[in-house]
Amino acid sequence: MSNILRRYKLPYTLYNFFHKKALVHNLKHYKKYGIDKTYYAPISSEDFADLESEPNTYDIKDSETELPKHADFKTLDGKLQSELLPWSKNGYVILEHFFSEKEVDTVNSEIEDLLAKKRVAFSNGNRIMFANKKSKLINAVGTNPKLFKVLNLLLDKEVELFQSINFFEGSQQRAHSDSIHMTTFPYGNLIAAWIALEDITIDSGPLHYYPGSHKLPYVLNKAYGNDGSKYTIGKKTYSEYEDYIGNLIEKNNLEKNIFLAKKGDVLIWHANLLHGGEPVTNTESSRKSMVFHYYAKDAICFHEITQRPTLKP
Ligand SMILES: O=C(O)CCC(=O)C(=O)O
Repeated sequence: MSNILRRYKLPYTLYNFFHKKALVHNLKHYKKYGIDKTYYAPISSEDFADLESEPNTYDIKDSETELPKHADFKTLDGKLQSELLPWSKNGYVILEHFFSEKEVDTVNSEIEDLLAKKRVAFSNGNRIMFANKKSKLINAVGTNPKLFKVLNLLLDKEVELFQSINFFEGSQQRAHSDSIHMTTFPYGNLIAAWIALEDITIDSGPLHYYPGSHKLPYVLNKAYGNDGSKYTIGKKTYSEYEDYIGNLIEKNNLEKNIFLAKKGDVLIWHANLLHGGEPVTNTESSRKSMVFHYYAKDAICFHEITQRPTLKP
C-alpha cells in the first residue's frame, strides 16, 4: 500500500471486511461497553472518550500484600513468589533462570531451522514476527503452563497469546509503551514476557525499561495530536510519538534500567511500562531474544495508531 493510501481508513476497513473470523472477538465486548460498531469498522481510544476505563486489580491494590492471598500464588515456589511481589510498584518483574539452558537451546535451533526452511523471515529490519504461528515448539514456550499461571496472576484475569517476536540483534527501539501498538479497552489488558535466548552483553543493545513508568497516564493518539479524522488516521510520524515519550521521561525524571539478562531469564512488563532497546555499540554482537505479547481475553483489542481492530488467530 502506498504511504498516501495508508493514511485512509477505507483500505483497512475493506481488508477487515474480508477477515471476519479474525475480528469478531471484539463484538461481544463492544456490546458490553455500549459501543455501536461493526467488526470491520476502525476503532481507537476516541471511541472510549466518554467511558471510564476499569483498572486491573494490581493497578489499584498492592501486589506485595494482595498477591499472597491468591490460591494460585500459593502453588508457586518461594523464589518465584518473591520475584512477583513488586509488580504493582515497578510495572515489571524479573524471573531469573525461568527457562533452562536446554529449553533455550531448543528455541534457538528451532528458529534457525524455521529460517533455513523459509517458514519465517525477518521483517521491519531485524525481527521475526509470529514464529509462534509457524512452530508448535515456539507456541508451547509462549503458552508454558507456569508462565501462563504467572501472567494470569499478574493481570488477575485469563490471558491469551497474541504474538511472538524474535530478535538476533538489539532492536535499538526508542522508549515506548506497548499500549500505543497493541491497545485495549479497558486500558492495560496486555502483558509481555521477554526471554533472553543468550547471555546479554552491554554492547549488544540490551533491553531497557523505566521502573514505575506504567503509572503515568496512557499516551494515546490524542496526547500527541495524532487523532486523524472520520476518513483518515493521524498524520504524526512514529518518531513524533517517540519524541513525546522522550520528553515525558525527562519531565518525570524517570530512571532507566538496563537488563543485562542471563540466558533463560524472563522480564514481564505491564502494558504501559516504557521500554526499548539500547544502542548496539558492537556490531559484531548478537542479542538473541524472544518476546511474547498476550491480551486479556475480556478486552477490546486494537491498534491505536492505525485505528485497526486486532486480527486474532
Ligand atoms: O527487545 C527489545 O529491544 C524491545 C522489544 C519491544 O519493545 C517490544 O517487544 O515491545
